[in-house]
Amino acid sequence: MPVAERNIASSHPLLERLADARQKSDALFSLVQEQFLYERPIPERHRIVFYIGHLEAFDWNLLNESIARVESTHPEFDRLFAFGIDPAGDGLPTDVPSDWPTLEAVRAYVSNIRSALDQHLEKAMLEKAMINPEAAGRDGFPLATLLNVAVEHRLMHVETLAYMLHQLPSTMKINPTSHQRNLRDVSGIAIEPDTVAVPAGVVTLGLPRNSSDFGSDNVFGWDNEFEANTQEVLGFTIDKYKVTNGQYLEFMAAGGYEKPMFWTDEDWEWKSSNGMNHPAFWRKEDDRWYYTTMFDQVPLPLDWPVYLSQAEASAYANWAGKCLPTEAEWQHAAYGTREGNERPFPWGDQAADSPSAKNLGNFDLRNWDPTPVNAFPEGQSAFGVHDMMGNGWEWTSSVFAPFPGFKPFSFYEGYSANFFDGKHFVMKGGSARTAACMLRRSFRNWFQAHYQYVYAGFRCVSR
Ligand code: AVJ
Ligand code: FE
Repeated sequence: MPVAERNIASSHPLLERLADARQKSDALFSLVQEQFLYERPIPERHRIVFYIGHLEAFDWNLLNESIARVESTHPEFDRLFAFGIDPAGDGLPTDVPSDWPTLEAVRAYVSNIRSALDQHLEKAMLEKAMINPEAAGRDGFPLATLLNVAVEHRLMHVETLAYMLHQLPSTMKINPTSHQRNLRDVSGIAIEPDTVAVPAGVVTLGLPRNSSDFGSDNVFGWDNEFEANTQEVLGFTIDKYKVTNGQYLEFMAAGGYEKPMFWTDEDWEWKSSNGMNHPAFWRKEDDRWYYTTMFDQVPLPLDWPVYLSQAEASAYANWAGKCLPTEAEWQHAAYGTREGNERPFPWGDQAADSPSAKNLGNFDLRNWDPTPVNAFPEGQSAFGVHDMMGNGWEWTSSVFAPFPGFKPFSFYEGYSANFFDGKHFVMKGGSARTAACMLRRSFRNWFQAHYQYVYAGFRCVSR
């Protein structure tokens, strides 16, 4: 069969993953009624249309230099759509819809880039694979690394766009009723909180460079995952489940949002100046609490994890007389064992993308919304901590900072380094919308402490 007639997906596993990721991002944009694609559901972020262009501009800017080195069809869009905005910036964006190109132009850009890249990608993969599977792409990085960057970058946006579309009124989405949940799924029954004692131990964070430690030669990691390092943690007790909406109601009933003593000065100032008195996913109507799901509104499910900012999570922990775990404590509770070795996943060895992994947690884009915090007993860690992978990232108290030996990727210097500013905190685990490939032990996510729209909750520790 001539190369041109074959689907790029059939020629290499990484190209198959790129095609799959494109399908996922296309599916996400197609949830929005076309006339609302210029909306800005989160005030601190770009309008939706930006992200349609961004995913392709990113791939182009990353890959053209390695594989095609052809002239861009649209240098202006390559720049316009190159970078998103971090909500930590001062002031809100003030652009208006007419500042952006038409949908027609953006869609033409997307399809031009896909065909330009695809023409060259298959050939490049075949040629480079024949010479040497590790053959250099850009700056000496294997082409496979660059493709992993493209795939994971797109899948990260598939998740963060879900946060964004979550904030878009469901009347602006296509067929919201077809996704609405059966109200019997929503429980008014609170979970009995419990804690688990975790013994002291040595924790491995990060990935060794050029390692085959995990059974495969090509473990991909982002710049912030290197290098591997160990930390000792003392014994601590940790919540067996993520903190639920039901538990968080108790904090609110105790005046959690009204008493400065639970908040740092900075967080209090932020909360007060924004007039916040409940998590962003909650609504109050006629004195009753409701929860905004992706397509609907349901009576507040008491046994689902509460999603909130790190500032709100810390205030709750202070009220409870506890703390947020450090990144190392979280890692130890998730992957450590009584024997002292560490496992690849909280539940053991089974890969997060294996078919039976659906019994292990709420992840890999199977659901739009959370499940009860005790829904996956088979996914518990060796120490008996539930739900550490999926069903919402977990805030830690650790500032996002480089591991010793950190080197930014030369082709994307700012990916992590722009956020080593003391204002961003590490989140671990994953959400319902996190793709399986990012559920690896070394993956580190981060947001600033006042970002309330992320699918992130927490659990507490006592030391
Ligand atoms: C790793 C999820 C914090 O969305 O800000 C996407 C990922 N960086 N494009 C973000 C990212 C650039 C990043 N997070
Ligand atoms: Fe991006």
